[in-house]
Amino acid sequence: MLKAVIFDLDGVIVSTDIYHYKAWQVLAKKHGFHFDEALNDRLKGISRAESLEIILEANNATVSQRTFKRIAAAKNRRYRKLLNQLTRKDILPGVVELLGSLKQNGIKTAIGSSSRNTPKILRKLKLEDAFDAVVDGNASVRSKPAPDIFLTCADALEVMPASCMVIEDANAGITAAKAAGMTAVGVGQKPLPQADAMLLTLHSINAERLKSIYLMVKSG
Ligand code: B16
Ligand code: MG
Repeated sequence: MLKAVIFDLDGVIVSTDIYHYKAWQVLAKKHGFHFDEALNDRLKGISRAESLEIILEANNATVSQRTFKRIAAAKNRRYRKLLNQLTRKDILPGVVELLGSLKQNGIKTAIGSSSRNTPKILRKLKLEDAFDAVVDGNASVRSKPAPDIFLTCADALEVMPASCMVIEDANAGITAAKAAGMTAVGVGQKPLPQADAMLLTLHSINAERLKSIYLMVKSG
């Protein structure tokens, strides 16, 4: 039985990916690194430090530990400045209605995000009290694609991983959900080949629909 739905944050609840892109772009330009949308796509769901490692590797570049920390911190400052413009209107279509429907059906909810800025984003969206649990990049666990963030959500919600569904927009998150033994539903237009099911958006999606997807996946 479906007992909990774990939502990724960036790309599922709100689209701050464009802010990540803009912030990395400025830093890449400053340091003479090549950076484009395809490279940015590889950073989705991946932690800040691992994102910078990917950018450096793609550019065949190495930097000192001090410079690495400086670049990551400068990127985060830019990103956080961009986050200041977020309002409740930025919550993606269908999210608030879906949360209400899950609550009515007694299905628990959580956020499982790689972002260390999750508390700020939820505050800006006025969603800080909307979930039964929040596990993010500040937790001392391995980041996606490791299953740790989602397993910590299941622990906090006191449900078995097999009774959880994860909604994700990125390959790293789908891999993490599958590794956690959870049903992985991809959302968005980009194909996520490992996902158990795909939804274009969360608009008009309710608890009944998620329950039927869960049953369909479980029955193979
Ligand atoms: P921060 P998610 C992820 O959020 C983003 O998709 C990813 O692009 C970002 O690098 C990561 O958070 C870390 O974010 O720099 O704010 O700690 O999709 O897991 O909600
Ligand atoms: Mg995401």
